[in-house]
Amino acid sequence: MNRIPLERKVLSENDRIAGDLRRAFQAHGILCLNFISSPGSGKTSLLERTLEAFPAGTRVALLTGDIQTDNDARRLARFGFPVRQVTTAGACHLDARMVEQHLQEWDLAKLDLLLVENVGNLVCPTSYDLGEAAKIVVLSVTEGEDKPLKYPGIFRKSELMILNKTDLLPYVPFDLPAACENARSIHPEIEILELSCQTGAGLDAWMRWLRARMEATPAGERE
Ligand SMILES: Nc1nc2c(ncn2[C@@H]2O[C@H](COP(=O)(O)OP(=O)(O)O)[C@@H](O)[C@H]2O)c(=O)[nH]1
Ligand SMILES: [Mg+2]
Repeated sequence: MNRIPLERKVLSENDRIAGDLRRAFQAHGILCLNFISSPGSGKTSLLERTLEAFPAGTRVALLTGDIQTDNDARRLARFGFPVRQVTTAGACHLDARMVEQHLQEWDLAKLDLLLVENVGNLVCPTSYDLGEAAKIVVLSVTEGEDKPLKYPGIFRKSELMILNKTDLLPYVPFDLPAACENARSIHPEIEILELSCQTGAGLDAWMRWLRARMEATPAGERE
């Protein structure tokens, strides 16, 4: 089999499992969000700040993907919510089967929110549906305002773009209006939130977005 039909077969098998996951999330009233960015844009930092803001007892769990280490899972586990590391052993993205396997030990009826940190990469994770309700792309101001144009796939598929590290704007030649314009030229309806995980600026707006998205998720069979 040559490469293209094989890739198509892999993706259609992935879509089948992602469909099962999506139905399971809907049945249990779980909001699943898939965070995608280049390495170092601040996915784990954003998740740390998010967990910090949640009251104890919030029914949230996290999966965090990495090629090699469990560093991110250790960072996230400090907040007391369930976290599992998905180590991909070289793969540059999470796929639906990995998510399915890592969810097996959790009772979905006890969750309202599942946050998935994908492997740091703006290309490969774009093609793999994980059954999420939305993809969120994190772009940091040190990466350049042209990235939505260079990696259009992920900006087209993301419901929200988080523009992180705004505390560094005085020190880098990043054209913020151009970055937003570039993202909207690819995906006119994309929502954009500017924030800094370092100073906390913009985190309130992010938490409001997240709570509104959770409240809009139909309840399903919750315990
Ligand atoms: N100045 C600044 N640094 C940040 C911010 N968010 C994350 N970082 C730093 O960026 C680096 C990568 O962050 P991390 O959350 O590990 O990124 P990930 O690879 O996308 O998960 C770390 O050294 C963070 O402390 C921010 O808003 N401002
Ligand atoms: Mg990380």
